[in-house]
Amino acid sequence: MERTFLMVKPDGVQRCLVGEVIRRLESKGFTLVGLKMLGVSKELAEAHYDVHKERPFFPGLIQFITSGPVVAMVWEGEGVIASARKIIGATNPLSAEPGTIRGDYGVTVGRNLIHGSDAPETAQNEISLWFKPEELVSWQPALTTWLYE
Ligand code: DAT
Ligand code: MG
Repeated sequence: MERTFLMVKPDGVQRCLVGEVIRRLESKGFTLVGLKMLGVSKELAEAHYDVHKERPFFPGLIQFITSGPVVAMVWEGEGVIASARKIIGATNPLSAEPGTIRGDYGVTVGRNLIHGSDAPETAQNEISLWFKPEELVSWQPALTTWLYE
């Protein structure tokens, strides 16, 4: 079963949207298999956003991600990587569709509330960067037969 890494960023935590994010993913039918709140070190932030290290917004992005606690999560389900990206919405919240998390709650790209892995390879890398194997719980939700044929 596919897994993805999601993170409620410091703005999402401060704006009390952790429950709302979890509710949307749970209601869709995805399974939470890892969850923790943490303060992010500069090293972890830079490793996570390594692909953007040459971009002009990189220093501000690292400053922002390390500015307060985040909630890191791993979610499981069929097609969860692409589906979570749809639930999250476009990077710029003003372009994100209403009904998406960024479309409903965000205004600027530098405060877009939540991160989601963009592909199977990045999902694997991000999960192992943020979570130890023993922090992830494999379990069988009772609803599985009502979600999958
Ligand atoms: P996404 O988070 O949708 O995968 P991304 O990988 O292109 O978007 O960029 C990572 C984060 O960097 C993004 O969530 C917010 C920030 N960011 C991206 N483009 C930016 C820009 N032009 N100005 C400021 N921050 C930006
Ligand atoms: Mg990205």
